[in-house]
Amino acid sequence: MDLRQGIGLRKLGKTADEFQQDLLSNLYYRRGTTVESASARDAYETLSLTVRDRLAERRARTAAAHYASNPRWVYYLSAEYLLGAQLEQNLLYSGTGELAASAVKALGFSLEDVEDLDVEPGLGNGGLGRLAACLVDSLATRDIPAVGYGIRYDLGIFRQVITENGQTELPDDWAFHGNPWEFPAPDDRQTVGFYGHTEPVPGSTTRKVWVPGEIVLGEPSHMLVPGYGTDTVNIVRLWSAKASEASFDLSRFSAGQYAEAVQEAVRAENISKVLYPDDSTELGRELRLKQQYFLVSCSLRDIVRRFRLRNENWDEFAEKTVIQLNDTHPTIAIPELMRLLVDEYELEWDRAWEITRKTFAYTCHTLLPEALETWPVRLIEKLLPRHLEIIYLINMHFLRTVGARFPGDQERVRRMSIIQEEPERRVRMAHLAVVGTEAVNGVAELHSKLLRETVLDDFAELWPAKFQNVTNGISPRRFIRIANPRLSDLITEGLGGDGWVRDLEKLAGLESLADDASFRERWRSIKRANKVDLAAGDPDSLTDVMIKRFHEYKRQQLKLLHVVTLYQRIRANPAGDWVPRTVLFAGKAAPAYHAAKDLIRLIATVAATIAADPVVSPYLKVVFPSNYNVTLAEKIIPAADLSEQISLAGKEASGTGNMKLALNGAVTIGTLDGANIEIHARVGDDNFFLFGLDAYEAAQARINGYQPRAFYDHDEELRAAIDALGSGAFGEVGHRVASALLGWDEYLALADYRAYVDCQGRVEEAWRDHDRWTRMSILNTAHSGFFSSDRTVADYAARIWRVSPVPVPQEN
Ligand code: 73E
Repeated sequence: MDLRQGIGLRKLGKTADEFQQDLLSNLYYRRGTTVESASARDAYETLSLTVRDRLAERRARTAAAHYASNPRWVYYLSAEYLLGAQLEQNLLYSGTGELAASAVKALGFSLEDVEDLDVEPGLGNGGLGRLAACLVDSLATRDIPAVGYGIRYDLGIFRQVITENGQTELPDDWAFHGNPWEFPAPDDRQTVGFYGHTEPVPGSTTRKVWVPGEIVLGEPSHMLVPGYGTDTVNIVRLWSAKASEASFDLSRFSAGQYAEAVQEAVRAENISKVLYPDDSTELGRELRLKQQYFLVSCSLRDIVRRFRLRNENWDEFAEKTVIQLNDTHPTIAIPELMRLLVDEYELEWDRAWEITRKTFAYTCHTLLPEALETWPVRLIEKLLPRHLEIIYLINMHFLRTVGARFPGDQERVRRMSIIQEEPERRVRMAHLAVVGTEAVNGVAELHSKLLRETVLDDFAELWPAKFQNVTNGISPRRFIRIANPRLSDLITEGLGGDGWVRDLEKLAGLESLADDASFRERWRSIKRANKVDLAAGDPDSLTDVMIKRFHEYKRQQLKLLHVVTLYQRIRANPAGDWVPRTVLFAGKAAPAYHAAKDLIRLIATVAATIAADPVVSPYLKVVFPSNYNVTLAEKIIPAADLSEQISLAGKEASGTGNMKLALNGAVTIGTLDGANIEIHARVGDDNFFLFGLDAYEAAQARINGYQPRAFYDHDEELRAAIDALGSGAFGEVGHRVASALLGWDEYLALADYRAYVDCQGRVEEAWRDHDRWTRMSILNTAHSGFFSSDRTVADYAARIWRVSPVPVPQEN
């Protein structure tokens, strides 16, 4: 019997009674407890298993369909995934929400009690990690055979606690209670080498043998990634580092040297111990490079294993495989695939290079020079000696191409080389990623254009066709359907169906409803109800949110200057007709990024000062909830009226929070940066508050010798705000922030201050007119269809991956 034909052996219940039965059987047989003694955690674990079973059955059918069609696969390599909480998503995707509510109720719990126990795996820092999660969601939704590969960090992004002293970081042991959503697969364990040396292979000029000095095991587990409205269930496969058995030193243990006995094992397992809490700046740490190679080595071996299950001819590899590199973090995959093909499978260099180059594609997520990864040659030589040799060879061939195309242009060769020579020799990972791939893309139109015109201009000149734009997107399931059920229901009613959840461009149908007074009234009352739930401040106040990682280029400092200005205006004229505002900041700063942490602390201090001021506090409140993550974002976004997207133009590659907020009817105040430009183009000038320098003006201002003090001298309100911060009233930290702004102001906050504050005045004017504001809000949602990650995935599929859907037959 062909087992693949017989999936669905055990029929999973579809009625409430059957679901209840399945839940009970999991409670008894898998959880090993009883109805009488079931705790909320028992209910949570058991419900999760019951829901997971339904997805696992779809997973089995997906695998059978994929196996039968031997398709071209997308492999997404990412150092980060911010998947968000799983239970609510999986209830929605398996259509079991109501069954689940009644089943847990019979156990004596509410669905909310149980959902509160569902911990999100915080395996990422910010936008880049959440993008990976949205893309795998949409890959499954679009029926594209795909696997996401990542690292199963024991400790995810730190847990942040905000006090008046700013941010403190606590470890995030996210799987402390276990994780019911993952399947360990120890049989697919891989062996990863580090250090050691290389030896020549007699009779071969290209092949080498690498003799590693350390061996670590990579053990995978996978989480199910269901598509919405389809039967496809893909997986994300996450690797954990395990010490080999040999690394435990029994003789030392017997001699009482307990720490020494496990030291090697501890070192091995440290590789997947912790996520680097680092966004946009690189820590040059050996352990981080080890993590990158660990991810790459395990994943490539798994990809090759899967290819060889169905194929024999290496010439088919690039036909059947596309590997997308999520930024440069997994770029060591390029020399690693060369090593596998040349050293282990004995292919000729040129043939191996042809296959490698055709297999990979690279997404760049930044323009900040400090975020472009480079690794010291010495470090790669020590950790991955064979890879360095291969990188040198790749570079030699590449520089020959450059030399042939631009004879005598030594300066160009120096600029483009994969190896940077000064001040120390380093490997430029972005150059390696461009040279070793078929396609390179930026993540929003402006970003892709600036990549071509600035950081990667030489490469774009050499290979213009390689460079593309794929504007980022977000999952409409998580960021409106799940996060904002009230608004989703109203939209479904307004559009006469819920097809928009899979086809977000359908939201355009809301446009005509913006003129319907009773629809507007309901829209408005939903926003209010969401604010009541969030309980951040007066639900009738303008809820003004800035939620994102703390970084100077994002300019939380500019928002703070605005807050201080409002504070001073109200104090000066307490009887004025002020628009009540709740300003909500949320976000984490990298623990070593002192300027960003200073800002958090200063905001917390200003918030406390305002709260203690009886004159100002009726009109202005500043709140800073701790530990911004996907779960908290899902609560804040539906309640937002105003979305702050005020990065210095030319610095934010795309942004995705901007899309989530617009989709939920927040109106944006923003600069011409990243995807703001594309939001502005779609919602139109009337429904977007645009201000500030554009990317070219900002670059020009720096070149022309920008003087922040000139803005301070000529703007009385700005001067008053900075003086207040610097006065000592907000402590030493206020002084530091004020002098950084006056002294250098790297991101031109003072240059954009007046335009920003005046634009906020126009925001208030619009807010006072309820009908006008609500219309703007509806039109923002109506024109957000383009920002679905389903569209992003369709773009990648058509233009970069060249893959087609493989539908999964329905259960019969
Ligand atoms: O603009 C965002 C973008 O929306 C960008 O800053 C972010 O990626 C998002 C998704 O495309 C990003 N993160 C990183 N670089 N760009 C990064 C860099 C180093 C470590 C971790 C993350």
